[in-house]
Amino acid sequence: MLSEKMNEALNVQLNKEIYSAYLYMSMSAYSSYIGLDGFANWFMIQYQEEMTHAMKIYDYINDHGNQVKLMKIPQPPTTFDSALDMFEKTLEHEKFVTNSINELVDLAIEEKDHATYTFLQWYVSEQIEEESNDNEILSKLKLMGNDGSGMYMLNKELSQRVFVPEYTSKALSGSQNQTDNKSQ
Ligand code: OFO
Repeated sequence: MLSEKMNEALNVQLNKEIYSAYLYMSMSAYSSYIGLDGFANWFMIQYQEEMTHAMKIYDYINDHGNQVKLMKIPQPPTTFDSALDMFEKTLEHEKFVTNSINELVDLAIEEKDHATYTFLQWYVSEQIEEESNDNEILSKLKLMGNDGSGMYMLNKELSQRVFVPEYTSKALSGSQNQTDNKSQ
């Protein structure tokens, strides 16, 4: 069992991951609307990745016999000034998530919760990768400025991104039911 405080904190993080998914889905929708299909693809894959981050926490809470409590998801912004604006907001949001993960790690240390500390290391590494990816795209956007051909090339590059799941949720794959059936 997780402590009540840790369970609460993980549920809050689960909500943040779902908000992240929602935010990137909104950016994907806006990219499609302004004709940047490559950007739309990149953000939609980011949406899928965020949902796996959320489901990983969902499974972890379940596995400990604690309760997953879903919360209200805030509305994300629906319009953006430009592709640059979207990536500036993406990086800003990821920095916020990194801080949030670091606070969870601090809590795990404080509570001597070694299992959760180990579990969170995956998120610590993931955040380094996410911020680095965002910084890379942001640098390209800043470098190209108003150069239309640069934007054309970057849009093409981002259209190549594919979703490679790093985690498959037990709850989604049905293996949770198989375990439940076995115990009946
Ligand atoms: Fe973007 O890494 Fe989860 O939130």
